Amino acid sequence: DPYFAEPTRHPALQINSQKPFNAEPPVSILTDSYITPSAVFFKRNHLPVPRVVSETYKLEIEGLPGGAVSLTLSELKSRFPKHTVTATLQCAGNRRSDMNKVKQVKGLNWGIAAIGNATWSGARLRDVLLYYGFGPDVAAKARHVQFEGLDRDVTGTSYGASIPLNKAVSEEGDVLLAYEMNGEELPADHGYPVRVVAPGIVGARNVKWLGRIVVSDEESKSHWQQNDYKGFSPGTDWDTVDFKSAPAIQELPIQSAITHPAEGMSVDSNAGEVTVKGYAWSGGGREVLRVDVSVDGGNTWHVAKLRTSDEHNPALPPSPGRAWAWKLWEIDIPLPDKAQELQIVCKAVDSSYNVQPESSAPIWNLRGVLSNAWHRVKVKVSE
Ligand code: MTE
Ligand code: MO
Repeated sequence: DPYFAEPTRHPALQINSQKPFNAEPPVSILTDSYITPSAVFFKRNHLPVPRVVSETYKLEIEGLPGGAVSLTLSELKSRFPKHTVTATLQCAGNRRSDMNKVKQVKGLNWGIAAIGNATWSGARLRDVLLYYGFGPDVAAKARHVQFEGLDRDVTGTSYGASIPLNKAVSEEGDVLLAYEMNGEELPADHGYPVRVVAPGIVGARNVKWLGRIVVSDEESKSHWQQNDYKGFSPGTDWDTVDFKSAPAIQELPIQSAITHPAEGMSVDSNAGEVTVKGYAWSGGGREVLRVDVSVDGGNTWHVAKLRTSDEHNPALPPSPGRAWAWKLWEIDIPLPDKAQELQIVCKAVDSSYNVQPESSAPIWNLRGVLSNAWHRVKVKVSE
């Protein structure tokens, strides 16, 4: 059984697929804390979890002057300063279930919790590449940094992805070869012993169980870079789709969702108001400026209070273009007179004034990625 090395998992996780393991936390706990506990952080595996022994682990690096190099885990930890970044990771398929309501798409039926916010620590990819000879000669030719996982399919092909070279070597890119998540060594499901954390970039490029880095003039040749994780027109179907015609998703668009109240809950009319909570985040380090919330389906709007940290874990204010972490938000909204039902809606605005689209139909695509329409929750008002 290729799934012999699967770790035990938190029983609260809602499982989308067992083999490979894909699960998200219940929405009711997703925004309980600013930092998502690793045990309930969503898990998105395309292949069996590989068993990696830290003592024999080697990270290979190719495409730099000097030829191929290989370094051990202790070399990675001792040779390079440890950096810590709080960054949100979101799967391209987060909220895919909303697109499925428009028309069936292919993919795991994620709810709104294929997203999480963690503190990641490790070596900066930039430092590692510079140490092994990255410089103007390489920059003149290379355009991408490819990553290969140690997880393999039955044919021996490993998971792979790439990011633009600029992101990888930029001082402001904050790309890590992370060996810690939330202050502990990486859990097996999240890439033990080393994973890529490319803040602001779609989950799929944050390669886990990292085995090889290749600096190249080409993108990763992997299925997931070439023939998946791309956006298309709502008019494109599986008979007409040409995966070469669209670029691989890197930065994700503005996103927000409501985590409280839950769909179908009742709100007490005597309370006079309803508390609405959720998360908001945008890709590319764009900061969330504002979250607008409505309880009447979008006729009238209120501005939510934004939260950028837990009190015990204060975050530095983001420098422009490096807002890697989500903002949790909350607002108390007066109940409209005689309302029997509330149609709660949220939408966020990022620092480029990008907004979420009103509905899913115009952004529907056959893989159900980039699902970021206004999030809507219906609740009853009870006497
Ligand atoms: N890396 C490897 N090696 N194998 C994988 O299946 N899944 C990717 C990415 N990195 C994957 C991987 C996808 S699609 C996502 S969304 C994130 O990991 C999920 O990271 P997480 O499981 O730590 O939440
Ligand atoms: Mo993903």
